[in-house]
Amino acid sequence: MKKALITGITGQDGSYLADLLLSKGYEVHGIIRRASTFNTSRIDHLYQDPHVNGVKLFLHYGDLADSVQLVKLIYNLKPDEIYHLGAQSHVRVSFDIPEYTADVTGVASIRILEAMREAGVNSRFYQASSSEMYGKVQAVPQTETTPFWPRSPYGAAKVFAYWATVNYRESYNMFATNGILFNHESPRRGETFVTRKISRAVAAIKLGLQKELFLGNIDAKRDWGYAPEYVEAMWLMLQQDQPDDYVVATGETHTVREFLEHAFNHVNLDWKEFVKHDERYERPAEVDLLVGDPAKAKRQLGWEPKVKFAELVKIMVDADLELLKKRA
Ligand code: NDP
Ligand code: GDR
Repeated sequence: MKKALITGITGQDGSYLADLLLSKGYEVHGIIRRASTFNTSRIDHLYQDPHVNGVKLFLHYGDLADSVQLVKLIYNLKPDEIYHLGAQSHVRVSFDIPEYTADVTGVASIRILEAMREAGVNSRFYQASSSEMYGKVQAVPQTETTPFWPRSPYGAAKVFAYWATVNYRESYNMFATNGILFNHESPRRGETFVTRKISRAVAAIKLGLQKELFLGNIDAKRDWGYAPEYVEAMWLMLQQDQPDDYVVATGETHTVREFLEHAFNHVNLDWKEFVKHDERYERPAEVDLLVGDPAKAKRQLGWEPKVKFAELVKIMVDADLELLKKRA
């Protein structure tokens, strides 16, 4: 039985990856942060009573800022695969807490890679790299060889972690892989990212629970895919003979405005009647256009996106309508 360690298991991707690995028979270990309120809602459906035999999911307290615990966990568990998904992952927030973001989103990758060396374990390592590294894009579409030009503390931290991963691979012959994932969304997406903010608002407005939606720049273009498919790509990357770096994207780009149109149309409403501008949601520097070329992932991993933009919007709006109806 293979053993995996996931940082960020309580997040959108960590929870889908835990679903996937458990379904493949893995023993899954996740690092969670101590919080004063419960923060495991995305993985509660996977919870198993630790007092019974055959448990496959184990949660450990830890923090990406705490090297000692990372070394201890990696030494004690000796995982076959480490999926490093934990991060301060909000781009706008990274302008408010840049130093913290640099530490947790950037330096933490070095902490884990060093922990693997210190502990003398030979795990395969996945780094959650991001299309935000392309920032002010130098080519369209973006590929594995497009130069980076990050436009936020978050993007800069991810570039650091990307190169640390490449460097450890080259220096120490480690199986260290970057997945350069473009935006991917789902009903489990954090509520402050734009797609989920819109799908929740559409559901609430449709049910008469909300009147307005405040947004920042709605002209930005993103390549939005479906998160459960993207965690499959992560797993595939760690099953290859050699470590490498891969773009994971749909190859389509759409504006936030188009997301609004599709989401409101789906419930027969006109977005222009409800959406207002609030400059607080704008960023000091914006990433205007992202669109990835997933050809290498298709060629080498056999991975292809199935859920495209219009279906994704429907999945998210329908899920939020269900959620609100259940709560009501
Ligand atoms: P989320 O924000 O949903 O999840 C982030 C996870 O990191 C949460 O489990 C969070 O814990 C954990 N975390 C944050 N800070 C710390 C810390 N100091 N110590 C330990 N754990 C911490 O992100 P996603 O699931 O969407 O993304 C997963 C990864 O992929 C991230 O690294 C993100 O930057 C990257 N990425 C995401 C993309 C996307 O479109 N979703 C695209 C490209 C890259 P808690 O629940 O307690 O907050
Ligand atoms: P992004 O996602 O910054 O691409 O990072 P986000 O959904 O936050 O923003 C997408 C675009 O929408 C514009 N926007 C708004 N964004 C938010 N959050 N709130 C608003 O009110 C709003 N109005 C307009 C933004 O300016 C932006 O152009 C996500 C994260 O998951 C990262 O961790 C990941 O690395 C990248 O995707 C790929």
